[in-house]
Amino acid sequence: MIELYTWTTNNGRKPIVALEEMGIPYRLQWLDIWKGETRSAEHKQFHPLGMIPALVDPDGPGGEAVTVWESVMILIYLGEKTGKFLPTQGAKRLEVLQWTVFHTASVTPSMDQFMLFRREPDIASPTLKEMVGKRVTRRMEMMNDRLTGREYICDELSIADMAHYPLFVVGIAAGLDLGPYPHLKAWCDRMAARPKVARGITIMPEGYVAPAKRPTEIPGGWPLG
Ligand SMILES: N[C@@H](CCC(=O)N[C@@H](CS)C(=O)NCC(=O)O)C(=O)O
Repeated sequence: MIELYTWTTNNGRKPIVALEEMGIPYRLQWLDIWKGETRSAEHKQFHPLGMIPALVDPDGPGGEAVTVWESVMILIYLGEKTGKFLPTQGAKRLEVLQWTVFHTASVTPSMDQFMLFRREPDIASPTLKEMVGKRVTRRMEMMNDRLTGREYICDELSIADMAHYPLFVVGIAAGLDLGPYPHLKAWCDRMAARPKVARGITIMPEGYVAPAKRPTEIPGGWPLG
C-alpha cells in the first residue's frame, strides 16, 4: 500500500487531497516537523532534504518500488499512475502541468513570505513587506482572472486545483483577504464543499494538539525550510 510521510502543513496536505480524490488506498505516516522528526537518517532515505511530504509506492512503474518527494511531483506521479485529474496527452495535459508548476514556482514563494511576515512582523522592513504584499496581490488578481467563468483552474478538477487549494486555506487563516477576488473565493468555496478535499484538509494525527504559537525553530536550533 502507498505510504505518505506527511504533516499538517499545506504542502503535507496536497497529496492527501489527491489520494482522497483519486480513491487510492494509502497509509499516513505523520512526522512532526516541530520535533524535527523529518531530519532522521531513516527519513532521509525517502526525502534527501529531510522534509515532508514524501510518498513510497511499493507498486511503482514496472512493479518496482519508488519514492517520490516534492508535493507537486507527488501530484503529477499520482495523476500519471491513476490517469485521473491529469490528462494523459495533448494541450490540456500541458495546461494542467503549467498551472501546477506555476503554483510551486511562483505562488508558494510569495505566499510563504507573506505568511511569515504576518507571523513575525518585525523581521522584515516595511519596504520588503510592501513588495511581498504587491507580489501576492498580483498573483491573486491573476488567479481571479483565470477563475472567471471557470469552475476549476483548468475547467475540470485537476491536480492544479489540488496543488493550489491547501495553500489558500492557510493563507486565509493567516489574514489573506479574498474579498477583492470573488471568482477566486467562489473556487475556494467549491473546493471546500468537496467531501474528499475537506477530509484531506482536516485529517489530523490522532490526539494531536497544534501548538498555540508556531515555534520559530526546531530541536538542534535549525530553522524550518
Ligand atoms: N517544495 C517542497 C517544500 C516542502 C516543505 O517545505 N516541507 C516542510 C513542511 S511544509 C518541511 O518538511 N519542513 C521540515 C523542515 O524544514 O525540517 C514541497 O512542496 O514539497
